[in-house]
Amino acid sequence: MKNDWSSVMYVSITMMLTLFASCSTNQPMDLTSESIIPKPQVIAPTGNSFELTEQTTIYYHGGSDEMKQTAVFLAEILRPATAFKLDVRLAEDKEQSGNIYLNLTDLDEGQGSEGYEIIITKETITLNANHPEGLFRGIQTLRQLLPAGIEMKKKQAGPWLIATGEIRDYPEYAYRGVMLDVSRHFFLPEQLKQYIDLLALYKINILHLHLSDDQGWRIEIKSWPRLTEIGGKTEVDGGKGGFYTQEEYSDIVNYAGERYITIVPEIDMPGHTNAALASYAKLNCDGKARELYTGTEVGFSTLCTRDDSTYKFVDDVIRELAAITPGPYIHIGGDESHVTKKPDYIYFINRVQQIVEKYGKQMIGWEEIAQAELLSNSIAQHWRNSEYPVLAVNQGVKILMSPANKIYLDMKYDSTTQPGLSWAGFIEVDSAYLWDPASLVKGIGREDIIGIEAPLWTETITNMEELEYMVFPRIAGYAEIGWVPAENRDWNEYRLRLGRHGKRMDAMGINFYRSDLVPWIE
Ligand code: TNX
Repeated sequence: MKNDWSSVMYVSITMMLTLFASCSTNQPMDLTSESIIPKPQVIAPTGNSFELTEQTTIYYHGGSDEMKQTAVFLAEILRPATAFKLDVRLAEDKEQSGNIYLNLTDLDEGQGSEGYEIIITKETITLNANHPEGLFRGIQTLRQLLPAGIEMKKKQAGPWLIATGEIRDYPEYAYRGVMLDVSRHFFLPEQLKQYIDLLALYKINILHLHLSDDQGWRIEIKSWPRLTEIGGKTEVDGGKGGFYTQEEYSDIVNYAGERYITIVPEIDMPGHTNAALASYAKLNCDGKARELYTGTEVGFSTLCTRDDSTYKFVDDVIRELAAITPGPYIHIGGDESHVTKKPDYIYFINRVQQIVEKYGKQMIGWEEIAQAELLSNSIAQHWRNSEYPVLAVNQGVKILMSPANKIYLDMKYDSTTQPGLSWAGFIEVDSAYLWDPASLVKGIGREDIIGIEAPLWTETITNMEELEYMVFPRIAGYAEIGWVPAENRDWNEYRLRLGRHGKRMDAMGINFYRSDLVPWIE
């Protein structure tokens, strides 16, 4: 665009031409009035529209399987609601009208592997990124440029118009995660996949699974089979529990990976270990197996930290877990070990950190691990106390931000919310959005923070309906905090965008909390 006046002229002339061209379904549309969450960094509208039709072909450049997979993913997303069987093809040199093009190009520095740009004209849509991951993130934006009906599972009436213009986008934080506690209540592989599909739309890139706790051990460890045979059979309030075989787990990891979501497995130690202590007597200092536990108290269990055989156990568990973990991280818990003496706790974390390193992984632990001597690539997850993260930063360690009073998905919205807890306070949709990770804890700045994570502890959450109610719509705000720099976020603007996004959550069949603070558009 040369100057403002010529762009106004250009837009108005294009609009007029479009209005007169009655044979075309292109219509004047404004890209800036679309409700995209998280909000893209740069949006430049050109005032017209592209129509997705049965004839649209999705072309990908470069013959890699990953590129093809990305293109197929897009075709499949668009299929149920449009009933179009869009062709997916390797691109020829010349672009042709009506099509979508996916390219790998050299975008500006700073766009990284998740950055992307979308160029939409009346004739074509072009997505550019440095990496297929960026194309995948861009596809999530493209989905949100189509009418909400695109998310319906049955055929909807068109036309399928997309506003023209350009979008350039990349994330603020590299780590944008959620955590699900599958120990207090077990969730089936199919349910995890359903959740992963919902998370992908918001460009979430990490799913941390809390795989063990006092109430249940959820991952098969072949060298210690009783962990799941005994420790896997309980959950809070006496349900039947369950666990993932290593095969099922790998299938979940792959499913997430196809959506560019990394699974971070957590084995919580040395506290929160009653399920393991009930499965193997020798893990207890007194050599006596504990009773299985289905209550919700915390802080009463501990591994026997000064016994060498404990480290044989930890080594086997981490070795087997690392072998089925393509991602860089293993989470070792480390929270609320109230019955472990402090020197024993420190000794334990130091030894476990060495084991994680030996198997080629980076250790993440809840903030209490900052009391130990951390390697500089270990990560401390802040949740409650502000001294621990400062201790960690002083050791050169990066912080993952999960402040309970802002981002715990198990906290009620208000006093009437069912289910949920409230020990960290109520978290309404505005409070969930109105904070900046980089200015929350004194002594911790932007450069110390790897990203944010929203945990859902499941003492009171028993099924997908309850999960969705606690997660949505707060997760949309967390996704935005992770993706968009603080200076580009504004609650008053966001609540309107979220209000328009409600239709899309409805179309996706999500059971979300309709906060009174948001003007939902039906
Ligand atoms: C504290 S947060 C815990 C969990 C509970 C949660 C309930 C953290 C590291 N530990 O064991 O499930 O509160 O909100």
